[in-house]
Amino acid sequence: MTWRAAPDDRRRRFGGRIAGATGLFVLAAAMCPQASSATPLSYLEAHGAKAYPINNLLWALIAVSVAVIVMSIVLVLMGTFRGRTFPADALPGRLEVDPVPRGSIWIFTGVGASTLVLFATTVWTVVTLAAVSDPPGGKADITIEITGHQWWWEVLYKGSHKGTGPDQILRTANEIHVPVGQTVGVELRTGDVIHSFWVPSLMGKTDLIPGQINRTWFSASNPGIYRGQCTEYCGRQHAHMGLEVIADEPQQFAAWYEHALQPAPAPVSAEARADLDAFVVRCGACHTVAGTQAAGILGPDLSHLMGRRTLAAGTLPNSIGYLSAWIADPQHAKPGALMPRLDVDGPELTRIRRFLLTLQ
Ligand code: HEC
Ligand SMILES: [Cu+2]
Repeated sequence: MTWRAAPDDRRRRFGGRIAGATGLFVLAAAMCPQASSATPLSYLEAHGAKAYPINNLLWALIAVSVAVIVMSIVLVLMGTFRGRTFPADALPGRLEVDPVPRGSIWIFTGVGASTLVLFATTVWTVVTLAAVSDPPGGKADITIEITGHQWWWEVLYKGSHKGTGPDQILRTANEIHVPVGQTVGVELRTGDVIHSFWVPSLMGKTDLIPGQINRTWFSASNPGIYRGQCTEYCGRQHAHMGLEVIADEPQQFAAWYEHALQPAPAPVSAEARADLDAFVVRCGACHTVAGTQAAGILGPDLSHLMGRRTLAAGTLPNSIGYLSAWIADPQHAKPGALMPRLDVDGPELTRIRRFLLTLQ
């Protein structure tokens, strides 16, 4: 009957399409490691001494998982298509049990093989964790303290190549410049709830726990921008708690550091003075700008805001348009963020923005 052939046919074509789509997906996934700008949070590629051993383990575990799935599928298909025929009179009643335990060998082999593989991967995992727990040589080249806040990252450099005196201590937010090839020790604290610090191409995750300091480290082997993210749910804007590690050549990093230590330029005109005053009055209770009376600590340090690539922990690009929108209504871009809508009017917004634009 023809009405039967049609659905069968369609099913076959549908099956072909699924196979095609799966093939494309696998191909796309295989190409992902190269497309790092399209997948900024990629843990499939490694760019530092801490990331390499973790990455090797990851790929090995992926290979084992894929092998197990392929083997299971092959065995199920073999069982399905080899089939077994029974004499018609044995059905539908009872079947005679085969006295020779030919099936058991499969069970012993399967359990034995998975136990061995699980044991091997456990040992490898423990060895990897031990290998990356301390920086090479046991000591980091520079140390930074990172404090998690709902929903941004405070970054404190505890010194530079010039020493650890108070004049070398640097505070910034959400963007972590580091010198390529040097190990960066990280001390993690939190100002409120539990967060987790993760820069997938450079290191694994480490939690930020109230009342204690957790230590970790990383290094970047290539110059570039590495995206990071809070990975412990910490409230409404958890997904908008991103960060960037920017790995510069050492002399470039030194120049950045030197510049970042400079206070804001003193106002040179009456207009600039008024701009600064507007900022201090409206924003200074929560934000610090070095060299001014603005010394608040509830929000990110804005001393060199214009040097940053993003606003509000990786949520918006740092352009004049987004900056104006953020000042006018931070709750629009990041509902629930701890910077309230301040109802700054047009002329005041212009003054404050003009001041912020001087913070190179
Ligand atoms: C009640 C405290 C408070 C006040 C007042 C306040 N802010 Fe904020 N501000 C914050 C907090 C908290 C954040 C971090 C928000 C986030 O990313 O979740 C922030 C973030 C920002 C950022 C983004 C900084 C970055 O590194 O990404 C800018 C820019 C900013 N504020 C500008 C201003 C300006 C300009 C004013 C005055 C008109 C102002 N703020 C007033 C608390 C405040
Ligand atoms: Cu979080």
